[in-house]
Amino acid sequence: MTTEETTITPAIESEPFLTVQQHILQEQKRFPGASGEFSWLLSGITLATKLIQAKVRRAGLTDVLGAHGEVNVQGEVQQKLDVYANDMLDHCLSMRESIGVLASEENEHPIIINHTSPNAKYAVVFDPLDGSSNIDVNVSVGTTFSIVHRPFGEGTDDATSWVLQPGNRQVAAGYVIYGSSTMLVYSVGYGVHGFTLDPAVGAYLLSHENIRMPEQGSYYSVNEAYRDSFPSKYGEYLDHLRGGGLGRKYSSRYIGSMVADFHRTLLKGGIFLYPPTDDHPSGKLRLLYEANPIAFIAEQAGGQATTGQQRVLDVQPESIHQRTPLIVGSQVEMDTFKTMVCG
Ligand code: P6P
Repeated sequence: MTTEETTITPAIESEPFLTVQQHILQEQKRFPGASGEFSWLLSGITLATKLIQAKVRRAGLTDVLGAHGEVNVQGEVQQKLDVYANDMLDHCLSMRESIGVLASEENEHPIIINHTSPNAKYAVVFDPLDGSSNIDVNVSVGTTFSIVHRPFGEGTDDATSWVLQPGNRQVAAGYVIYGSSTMLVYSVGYGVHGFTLDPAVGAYLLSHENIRMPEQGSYYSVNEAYRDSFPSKYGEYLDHLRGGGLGRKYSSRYIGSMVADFHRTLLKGGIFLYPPTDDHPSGKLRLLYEANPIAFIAEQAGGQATTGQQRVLDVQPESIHQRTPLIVGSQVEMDTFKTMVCG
């Protein structure tokens, strides 16, 4: 049991509950020979996100709103909470001896921990605070993470090779959504499970066991302001959807925070699209720490995720911050998308 686990108060001892740490230890038994190092690694993520959510929840009361003033590797103005979230994940994960390499949206190069150590087995890639521009207007934001095993063989000494692995090599992935409640959603390859943070005890408690994405939803999610710059087949697909082509009426929902838009798609079904646009011909979202974890969760829950050209999880990354189009959602909407758009 990790030391971060808060003592459970009597108030909930009377009810059956499972903390994320207990769940991880259970899941870990699926991996023969796995020691507690994996659960210790994931507890670094849960601790960091508890620290992040505490700041997010009080953003209007403390001097963490607004821009930090620096511009990150993406050319985006860093929000103060971006920097804080990045620092918390770096601090909490750097202490995990099983982590050899960390890479973050906020850092141009991988943060090398101890990738030459024989104990270092994993690389963790994360976006510390996705959607951070929404914080000032109290819209849900999120943290995304992806975990891969260290590569073996030629040229695996440099830290970058640890993270430039296709999404189908992920051993675990997930996100935390700081919404009306704070919820951790993760998978180690055996289904998707959701844990809601109980602020009264400071523990993530199992609230959504074995999440399955509905076969079909009734929401589509895309920034229609860019519709004229999408490839034409995307517009035809959206018209088909809106015209009742899938046998039901659809509503449009677009929060502008990927984690929140995907979380609704995961629970309610439907489709989320960030297509190629004039401004982002290769898509805006980042492959390693946005599209890959989302695609892993989607497929584990019975959904699909494509770049419009191929399965997201099969893309061989060329650079840490490379971008990709992302189309992710339920079987019915995705099968139709692939027929109409991917050809
Ligand atoms: P647009 C947030 O900045 C983000 O990276 C994702 O969370 C979100 O899905 C997307 O950008 C929104 O981009 O161009 O629609 O404002």
